[in-house]
Amino acid sequence: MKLKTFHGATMADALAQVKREFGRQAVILNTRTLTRGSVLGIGGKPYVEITAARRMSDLPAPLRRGTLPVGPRGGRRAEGAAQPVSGTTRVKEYAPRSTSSDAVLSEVSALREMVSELVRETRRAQASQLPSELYDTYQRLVSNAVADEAAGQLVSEVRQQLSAADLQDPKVVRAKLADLIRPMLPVAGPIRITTTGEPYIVALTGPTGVGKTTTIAKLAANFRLRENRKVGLITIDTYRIAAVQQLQTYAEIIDVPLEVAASADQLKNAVANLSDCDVILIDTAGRSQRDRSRLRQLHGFFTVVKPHEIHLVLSSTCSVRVLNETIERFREVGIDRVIFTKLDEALGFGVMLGCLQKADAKLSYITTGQDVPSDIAVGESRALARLILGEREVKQGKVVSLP
Ligand SMILES: Nc1nc2c(ncn2[C@@H]2O[C@H](COP(=O)(O)OP(=O)(O)OP(=O)(O)O)[C@@H](O)[C@H]2O)c(=O)[nH]1
Ligand SMILES: [Mg+2]
Repeated sequence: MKLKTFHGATMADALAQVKREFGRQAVILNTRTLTRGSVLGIGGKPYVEITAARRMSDLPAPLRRGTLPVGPRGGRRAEGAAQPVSGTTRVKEYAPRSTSSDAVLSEVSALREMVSELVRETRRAQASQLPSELYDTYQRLVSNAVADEAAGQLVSEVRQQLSAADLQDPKVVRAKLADLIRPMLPVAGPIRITTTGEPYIVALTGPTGVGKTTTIAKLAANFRLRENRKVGLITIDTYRIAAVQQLQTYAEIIDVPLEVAASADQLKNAVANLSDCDVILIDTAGRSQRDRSRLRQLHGFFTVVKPHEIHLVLSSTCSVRVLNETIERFREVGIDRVIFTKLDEALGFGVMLGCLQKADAKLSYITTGQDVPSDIAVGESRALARLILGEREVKQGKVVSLP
């Protein structure tokens, strides 16, 4: 970031010099008429001083406020040109100094401002290519955490596929967007117990704290109480005593057996002990997506006892980056289905877009609160598309239409 100070013979000359040197994007920060060499304000030579930068984005935020571009419509240029002042011309160049940690911090914060301004400008530039009738749609997608690029692609698809008349109708635009979003959210339906004479085994994996154990309890309660199925639970999360206790408590309330397995062999035995169950749900310890050795260990368990389905549990409160990284790492454990949890706490539902493609798996369930067993639903593309379009919200554990 460089700022330049000009001393010009006349304001008009100095401004012309600014324009020549900095180009049409130049921004005037300040103009001053001063006098050098006067004695008690008498005599001396007047001169002008102009502080300028090449473009607005070169400036830290505090300086950006109150500046005017030097263009054909630049107000200061006209004002300056009307004040011929004679004197000398001097060009001084300086860069902000970082002499203390405060200065470094303020530069970092200025840089951060510049980067966010750049992002805003890119968005504005992308949006400015949109016809005005699609601008609001684009904004709504972006504010619902749909990535800029995906939002841009969706909106340009809509533009290509609809007639000019249809583009004017927000209802038609929303319906078209929903049509485009739905296939991006392929769903698998609920867990279907397809085995006979042996348990159908389903394991839930995922990072720490995303809601695996709570979701297992919800599923177990629904299988047991609504479908009258024989359910068995196994936890291989033996790293924390509290984790076993947590599932034990649920098992007692729902009245289903629980087995604890600390090794792959114990897991095999646990499955054998529950062989009369219709379905076995396996809870796993939260694994940081960065903890490769523990992920390999988890994979080892599943090579000894191969679940019929592995559901990767992802929290919809996470950023796209974290979700992508999680999917990438859990791929080696195996992903057959995805469960999105905590939709009641999500800041934007758009983060879910793209996850299923990346995981190459379909969505099974969404969870919408802490209540067991009520706050779970089978994933449904239409409802999710509506959430992403901001036409629905999650209220009291349910996906509901907006009033
Ligand atoms: N708001 C909200 N909270 C949830 C949801 N599902 C689970 N939780 C809460 O998230 C917290 C963690 O849930 P757990 O089920 O223990 O998560 P976990 O993935 O088993 O955690 P670890 O075993 O530590 O990896 C608890 O406070 C749950 O009540 C949900 O859908 N919405
Ligand atoms: Mg748990």
